Amino acid sequence: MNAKDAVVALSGGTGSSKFLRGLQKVSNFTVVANVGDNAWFHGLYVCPDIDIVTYTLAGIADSKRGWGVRGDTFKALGALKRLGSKDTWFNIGDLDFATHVFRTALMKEGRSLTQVTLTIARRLGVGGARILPATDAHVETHVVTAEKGEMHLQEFWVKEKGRLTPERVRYVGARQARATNEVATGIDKAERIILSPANPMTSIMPTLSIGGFRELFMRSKARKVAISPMLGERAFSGPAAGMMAAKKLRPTSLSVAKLYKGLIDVLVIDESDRAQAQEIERTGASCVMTSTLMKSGEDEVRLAKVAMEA
Ligand code: FO1
Repeated sequence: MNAKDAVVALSGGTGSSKFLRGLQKVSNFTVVANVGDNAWFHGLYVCPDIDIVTYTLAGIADSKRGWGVRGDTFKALGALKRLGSKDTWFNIGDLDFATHVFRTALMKEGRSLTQVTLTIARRLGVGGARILPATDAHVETHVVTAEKGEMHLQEFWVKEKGRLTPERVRYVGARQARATNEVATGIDKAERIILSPANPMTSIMPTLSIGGFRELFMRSKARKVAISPMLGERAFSGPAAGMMAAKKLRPTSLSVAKLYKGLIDVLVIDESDRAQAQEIERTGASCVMTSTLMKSGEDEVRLAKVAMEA
């Protein structure tokens, strides 16, 4: 197995975590997790992408739902509803609450998000992977909608059920934020950097928008491989299609190649999108075709192997 710092994977949430579960069987690695969907609920710091990756790699995620802990109950949320809390549209389970209480308490004692994330992963039994938040600063992905103006991504996706028309995506606080030393060293030392199959607009771009991150990424001599989350004109999961439309991009692998232009050496796309390969290669990245759908554990491992060999 490789050392954890030889392979670095940039991640988002649901799609990424399935891919990373496959990668866990193939290699050790470091995850640079998106922090743009972090938010405060009930006075607690909630980090959905860090948590889904942690729960998945610890083997306790509710993979069917794509977030939270398997078998969780929602009694605390019910109690908060009875008390009249306004934030109960975001369904935090009881076991999940424990993570947020623990994280927030340690951060209030002065521990960084990086330190707390490493502690939680260790205590939950994550093996073979080091999970790092992209930055210790607070960055928020906001969606500007035609109907209701600007809001946090969680409000757009969960409260409004992704039904509003996104006009623009903003990464609030990203420019002033800096990658942590752990992330900077990780990117610098990596032999291979993988952009997980994640929504480019809400999972990868928030990280690439962090002050100095793009330069850090470009400077790294690692081989850079991205896996497209698109299949035809749909995304595996989440709001990718609508978000890309907001950028006047059709939700295709070709658009993903355009968004990552100059950043990646290889784009892995689904074989059903073979017709886009030539145009993708014109953006400067070579194209590898395989089945990118992850319906089983074998699919996850197979895709991980392709990303390691591309
Ligand atoms: N997604 C939902 O669609 N509905 C929810 O109620 C919800 C609650 C939730 C609680 C904790 C958590 O870590 C994630 C949660 N998610 C929920 C997922 C989350 O909104 C997004 O899918 C990710 O942020 C995107 O990566």
